[in-house]
Amino acid sequence: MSYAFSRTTFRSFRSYAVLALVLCAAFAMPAIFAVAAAPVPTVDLNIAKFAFAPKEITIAPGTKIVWTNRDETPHTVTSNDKSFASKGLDTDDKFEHTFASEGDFSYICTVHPFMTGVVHVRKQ
Ligand SMILES: [Cu+2]
Repeated sequence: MSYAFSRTTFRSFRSYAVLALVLCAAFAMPAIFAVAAAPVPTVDLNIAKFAFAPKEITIAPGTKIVWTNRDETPHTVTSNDKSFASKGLDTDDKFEHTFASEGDFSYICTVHPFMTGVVHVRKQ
C-alpha cells in the first residue's frame, strides 16, 4: 500500500520535473536569442515647447536617437549636412536615425529654423 503510494508520488514528481524542464527551456530560448541579437542602444529625445530636449547630446557610434514631437505644432528634424531629414512630424510622431560614425551633427527644424540641436558622436 505504502509502496504503491510512494511509486505514484515518485511518478507524479517526475512528470512535474519534466514539465518544469520544458518550461525552463521554453522561457530561456527567447532570452538566448535576445542576447545573440544585441539591441541597438537607443536614446529618446523630445521636441517640446519649440525646442529639442536635450538640445545637445553626446553618444557613442552605433547609437540610435528617437525624436518624438510632443508639441501640437508640426516640426522637422533636419541635419545641416542633409545626412538625415524627417518629414513633417505631427504630435507624437517619431523620427529615428542611427549614427554610425563619429562627428558633430547639427540640425534644425525647417519650419522653425531658430530650433537647433547638435549630436556629438564620439567613441567612449
Ligand atoms: Cu518646428
